[in-house]
Amino acid sequence: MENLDIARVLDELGDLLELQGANPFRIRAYRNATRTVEGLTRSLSSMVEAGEDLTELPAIGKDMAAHIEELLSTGSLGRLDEVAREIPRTLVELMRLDGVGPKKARRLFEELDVETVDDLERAARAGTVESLGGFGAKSVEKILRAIDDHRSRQGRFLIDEAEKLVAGVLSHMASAPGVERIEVAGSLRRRRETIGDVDLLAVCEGDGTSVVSHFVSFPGAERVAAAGGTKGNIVLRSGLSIDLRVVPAESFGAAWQYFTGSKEHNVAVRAHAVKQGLKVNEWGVFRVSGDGDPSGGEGERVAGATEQEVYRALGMRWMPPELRENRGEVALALKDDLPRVVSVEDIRGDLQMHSTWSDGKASVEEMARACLDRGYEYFALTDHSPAMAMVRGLTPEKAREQWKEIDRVQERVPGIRILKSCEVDILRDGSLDLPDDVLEGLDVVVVSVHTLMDMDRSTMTERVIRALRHPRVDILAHPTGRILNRRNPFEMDVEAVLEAALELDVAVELNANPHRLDLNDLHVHRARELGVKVVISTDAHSPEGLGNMRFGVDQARRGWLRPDDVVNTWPWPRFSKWLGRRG
Ligand code: DGT
Ligand code: CA
Ligand code: CA
Ligand code: ZN
Repeated sequence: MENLDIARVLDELGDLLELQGANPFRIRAYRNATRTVEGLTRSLSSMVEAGEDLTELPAIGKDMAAHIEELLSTGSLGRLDEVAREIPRTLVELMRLDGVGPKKARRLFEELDVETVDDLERAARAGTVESLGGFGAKSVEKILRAIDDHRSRQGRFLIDEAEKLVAGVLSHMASAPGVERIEVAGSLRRRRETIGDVDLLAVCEGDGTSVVSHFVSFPGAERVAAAGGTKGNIVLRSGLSIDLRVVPAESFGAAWQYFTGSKEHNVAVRAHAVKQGLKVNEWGVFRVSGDGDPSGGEGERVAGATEQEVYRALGMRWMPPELRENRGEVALALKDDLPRVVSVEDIRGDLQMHSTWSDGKASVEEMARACLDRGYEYFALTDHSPAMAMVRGLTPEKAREQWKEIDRVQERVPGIRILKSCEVDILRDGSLDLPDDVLEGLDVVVVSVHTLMDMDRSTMTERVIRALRHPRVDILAHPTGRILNRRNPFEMDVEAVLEAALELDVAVELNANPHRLDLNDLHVHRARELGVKVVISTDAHSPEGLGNMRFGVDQARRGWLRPDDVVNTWPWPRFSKWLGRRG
């Protein structure tokens, strides 16, 4: 079992306990353990094999350690089965729907016998949900919308999850007999925010049968759906499906290009090829003979071994996979006019992170040293403001105390510039959650919405734009509030907000946390078109969280951002000049 599978089981058990109305501390214990397991950089199975004491991990007590060991040795968990005898596991899916939650899910089950999402949809449409106390017509509507969303994202994995799961498969494949090369294709290579299935491509000596059989023998495979001479498919315990195709070396580039997609990009590439009398498929680029090639053969192969030569044969420069979405990239590639997109090495600072002053796990100094280790020139410490009561946000007094600590840490860690900042809540009416005299004392002001996300579109749009009008505001964080696979973006006119950001010279954040990636790629693209400044920030709550920067950069590349479009690629003199733009 992979760490991620273990995390999922613990999380599910936490959900079931919540549905049962168990002691909140027990529930919290499962939540915290889940987070610990998700955040580990080493596999639990290797730790157990090495005889390490799991209870030394944060939030892992004796019970949790026993659960983990049981899962690793038997693949199942007795405690989960016990709880599942009292409450159906399908209710977990229900409670995760927007507008349902544990209490309502439980009532739906007890009072209406609703066990599954399908049951709920039927009951909602039949009007029986509405007749239940506490469910108005509006909340039923919301539930029906949540069911639609649930169906449309079912089975899609967050990119960091897919990446972790596929890493195990790749290391298994490293010992496959005769493999010369193995690469990731498909949406994972294009760095989409969610992944339907993973597409792998291999080149090997001789025929592919032994490579495919090694692939399907992966111990984490729950099911083998296909195994042949050139193609295999496995489904992992988590439900993630992985395709492997074995291709000849002379076709590798063409196959990689083809299976990287997107489908829409490939259609545009093929249409252009046809105009040039060429044919392109997963085997190569071929010159079609003058008379339409009546032999039915492929014609003369002009490219295929590398992607570079495939694109070159079509008159284009090679382009990064993140650009291959048919958003105009083919036409620009033909003119050799593609943007040079930002990369992780361009990043010089991180402008959103939390410390133990609010809900972070590490001290100011630990975060400073971690940023220094990443080679940054500057970073902003953005603990929450008081409206985030659950996380003990910074009151004005606490903010001032924190500044003193920052000054002390700055002396001890002189190699990096620590910016005093705060993630200030945007209140109901668009005013800010800290008084102006505190905002005056900050080097960077980041604002965001965390509450009252149910507002209608125009009210929310006005609320956010009003906040941007405050003369101290520099950055709008996670602008649409979405949590991937969990919570939809709130209703807001993003275009109007981007226009306001442009006019007011406020930057918008691309939050790099793989659960958020907010703004999304299309909005980032639009920001760039308008000329709105973007910052890519991790919103880290620990030193490890700073490592999420690359997911934000990937998304920025999908939105065609050049280094210059991203404020935190700027050297300090230019960045600080921008911070002082209003005098
Ligand atoms: P996913 O798996 O939903 O996250 O997205 P992709 O893009 O990985 O899609 P997938 O796995 O169905 O196919 C992988 C790539 O293979 C896709 O991006 C382009 C290529 N491909 C698959 N089917 C077709 C097709 O019918 N026509 C063309 N032109 N390309 C295809
Ligand atoms: Ca795929
Ligand atoms: Ca696929
Ligand atoms: Zn936030």
